[in-house]
Amino acid sequence: MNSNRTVAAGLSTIMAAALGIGTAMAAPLDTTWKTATLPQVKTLLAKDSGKASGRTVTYSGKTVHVVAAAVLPGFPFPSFEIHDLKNPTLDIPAGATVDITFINTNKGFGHSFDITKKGPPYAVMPNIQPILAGTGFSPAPKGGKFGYTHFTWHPAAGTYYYVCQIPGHAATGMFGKIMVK
Ligand SMILES: [Cu+2]
Repeated sequence: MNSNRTVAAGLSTIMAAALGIGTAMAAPLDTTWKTATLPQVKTLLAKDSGKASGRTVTYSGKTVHVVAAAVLPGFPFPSFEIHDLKNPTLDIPAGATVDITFINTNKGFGHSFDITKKGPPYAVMPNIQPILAGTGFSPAPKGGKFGYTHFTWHPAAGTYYYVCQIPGHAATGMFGKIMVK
């Protein structure tokens, strides 16, 4: 993935949003978005391979499957849900191949699931750099169909954050921590 292209696409999408064009088709994205019905979303959510305990989801093995959603019914806007927890810390073994699926279940709103080493606080107009991996902006769900996509990440040991780059979302808490160790 070309991180410069991701950032450029994000900025042009923000400009398009400011002009009222909307976030769905404003810029080319690095990822291809597919659509799922609600039953298919539930099947995707069940593929998360972590174990939840407290505020942390712990993954093990050589390949881990992280399935993140935004924003599931019953959770506050804006937030991510992984393993039915709001913005949990993800504990991932170093050396693992991390297969991430992100589903936008938030009717009428776009979101992104992007990974950075930059921690909070985040500005209302996000200028979060560099983005190391991620989805870029999702289309907004409509007509009972929810957009999802996935990407693979090979992180070095360290502390990372997953963030939503839609203006105002990370600033109001739409982020979580990833510990790779
Ligand atoms: Cu968001």
